[in-house]
Amino acid sequence: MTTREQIVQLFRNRPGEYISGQELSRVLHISRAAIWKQVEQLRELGFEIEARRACGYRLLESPDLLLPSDLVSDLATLLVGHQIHCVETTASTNQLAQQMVVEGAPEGQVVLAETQTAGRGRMGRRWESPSGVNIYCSVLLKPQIPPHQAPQLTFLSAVATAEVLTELYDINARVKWPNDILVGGRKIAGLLNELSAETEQIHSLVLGIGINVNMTADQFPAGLRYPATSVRIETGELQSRVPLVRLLLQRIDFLYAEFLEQGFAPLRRRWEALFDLLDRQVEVDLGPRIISGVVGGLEPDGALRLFMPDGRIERVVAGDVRPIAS
Ligand code: BT5
Repeated sequence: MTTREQIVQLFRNRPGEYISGQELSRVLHISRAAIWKQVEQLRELGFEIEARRACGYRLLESPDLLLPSDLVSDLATLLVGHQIHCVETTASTNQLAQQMVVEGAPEGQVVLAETQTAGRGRMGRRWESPSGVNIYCSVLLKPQIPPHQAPQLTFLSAVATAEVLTELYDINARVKWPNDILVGGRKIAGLLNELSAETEQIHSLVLGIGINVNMTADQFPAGLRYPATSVRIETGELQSRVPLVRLLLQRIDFLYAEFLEQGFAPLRRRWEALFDLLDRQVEVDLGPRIISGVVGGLEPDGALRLFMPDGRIERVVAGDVRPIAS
């Protein structure tokens, strides 16, 4: 914990109370001038701190910041989030997590940023990452499974995100194959899972999750692939990000343990329950050609199973799936 976080923690433990500069300086082993400097920095971050002669400092208001100490305290997980690294800015949390793998980061390591300067989407696309309003999160896993099973885990972050958004905010978050999260047809979250593996062994799987939380309509640039939305737009209210991150990490942890114990089946069932196109007639744009059929769910490797009119089963590995109006 940084000194700044320790100060916040001390205030939070004694809500509404003044804490003298002398006490802060004694507990934290730094001078009173250094305490004053830290308080100034906290104010710059948006903390409202009253300073009163002969009484000390008192915390009046906290901003919606992602502080590891708030995120970690009483986090009920087996593995995920025992170490959380929060940064103000980075190119991409996925990239930072991959660097941390090289430096020996443990499984379950979480990386969060207030903003990303080169947020990554799939296939070289860009993820818009304005500062302080959304969640940009990467979770590092090192599953001991054959690399060909890794695509199954791409559905883990989608299920966790959609379930948690629905439970916390009572919005109907649905999955779009392979792994977008939509509310009423608008994209609220995007997922980018990046695998590093050899033929026999997975080195790391980074689950990258971007959730639009407090982003407003005017912050979305023109020309996005789908219409976009945020939790704030859907609920009409500003939301605190801390409870969302905590629940998300807990759900990822739970689903990962379930996957390692019971395999893909429970995860597949959960994903299919969040998928609107099951048993529906769809057309799939494969690029060079368009095919149509009835969606039969997920194949064990994460491909979309399509029942074709001639009785064949087609496995769709990549393509744009659209319902056919009936
Ligand atoms: C995705 O790609 O949806 C994956 C996004 C993953 C972002 C997270 S944030 C934490 C972690 N670190 C990273 O660097 N990335 C991950 P894709 O399906 O390719 O969608 C990208 C497209 O969505 C863009 O080309 C835009 O059209 C649109 N888009 C960009 N930013 C958006 C946003 N904030 N909300 C909605 N749509 C967006």
